[in-house]
Amino acid sequence: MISKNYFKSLGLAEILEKVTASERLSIDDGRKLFECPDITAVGALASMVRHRLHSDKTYYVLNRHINYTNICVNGCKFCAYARERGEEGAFIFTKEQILEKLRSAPVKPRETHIVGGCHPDLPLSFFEETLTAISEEFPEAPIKAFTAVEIAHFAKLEGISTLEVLKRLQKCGLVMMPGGGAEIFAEETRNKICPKKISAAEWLKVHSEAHSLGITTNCTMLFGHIESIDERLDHLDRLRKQQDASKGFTCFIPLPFLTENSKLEIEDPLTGLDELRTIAISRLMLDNIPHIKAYWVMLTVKQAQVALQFGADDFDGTVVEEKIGHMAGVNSEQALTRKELEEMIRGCGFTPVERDPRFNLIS
Ligand code: V47
Ligand code: SF4
Repeated sequence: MISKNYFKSLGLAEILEKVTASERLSIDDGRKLFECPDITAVGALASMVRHRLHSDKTYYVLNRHINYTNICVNGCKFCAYARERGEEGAFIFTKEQILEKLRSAPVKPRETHIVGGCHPDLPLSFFEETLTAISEEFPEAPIKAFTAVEIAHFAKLEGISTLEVLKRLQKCGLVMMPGGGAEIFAEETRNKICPKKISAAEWLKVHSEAHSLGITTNCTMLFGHIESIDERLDHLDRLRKQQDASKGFTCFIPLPFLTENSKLEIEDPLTGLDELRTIAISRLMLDNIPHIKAYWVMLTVKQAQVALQFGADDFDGTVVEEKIGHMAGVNSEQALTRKELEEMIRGCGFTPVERDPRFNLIS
């Protein structure tokens, strides 16, 4: 237990008071937390919030990730996953192959997680048929699918609005959207790392439309590339303002940038401590988003375990097959079993709790 006087000596007395009173932290407070020389004090503050919200629970899900294609028209500079059509390593799955992946999952999935590149001509009807078939065959594995970037891409290809795309996919079983594609909202940096991607305002608009339809969503931030600390704080602030307005974000996933196979040149790669500090500050700034995910795929399992002491309360899940992080060189497993997930969570002093994609608990 860190004493009040110690927080005072670090210049964090006022922040401690706000955290204790569940008051919103300002961007200046966030900056102080990034500058604080003692990262364990930042972690202790985040842990206070994490325990207030979730006590010692850590959530996980039996899920199956499916990356249906890596063919993408956007060509984001940081991305090691995407390929052009016809390029070596380019792939695309059929509806039947996607269903087969769910059928052959090592445990019966309780979440279907589907994301892919922005393919130049896969029609919306392909996704409607695929989602309908999944919903019929796997009703107990609700579908979390398509980033806001993919939704906007489908809308452009079909010449319809993003709201219309969401309504059509919802009819086929879409209940939740993952948080990818947010990257970093700050316009100048966004234009450098992913100039063809939808803007921050468009990304937020698609999420607010999903929320208005009752489709809950996650949100992310890609950090540790060329963004500044102020841009990280601006990103978190835009997310919490959107949440004040539309209230449908369930979980925030801080994604540390993996540098391998990327065309983006990085001067100062992230340290493990930078990752933990950013996770803790996310927990503290995002006072209106219930969950923070320690995504073991990008963090590695051991760092995800440490993140549970730095404000994170969710461990994602079994995953089974992941391509985005692994093509960017991450040295983590492809899959975890329920037993491994539970042991890892218990091993850090937390109680594992199984959930579905919308964080409904599974007893
Ligand atoms: O949008 C791409 C990121 C995201 C790299 O909502 C990279 O539950 C690090 O959003 N280094 C996709 N990150 C993954 C994602 C996600 C994953 C798990 C769960 C959920 C959820 C969402 O991955 C992309 C991009 O921001 N990404 N390349 C890279 N080299
Ligand atoms: Fe395409 Fe997504 Fe990679 Fe960008 S990050 S190139 S949108 S797959």
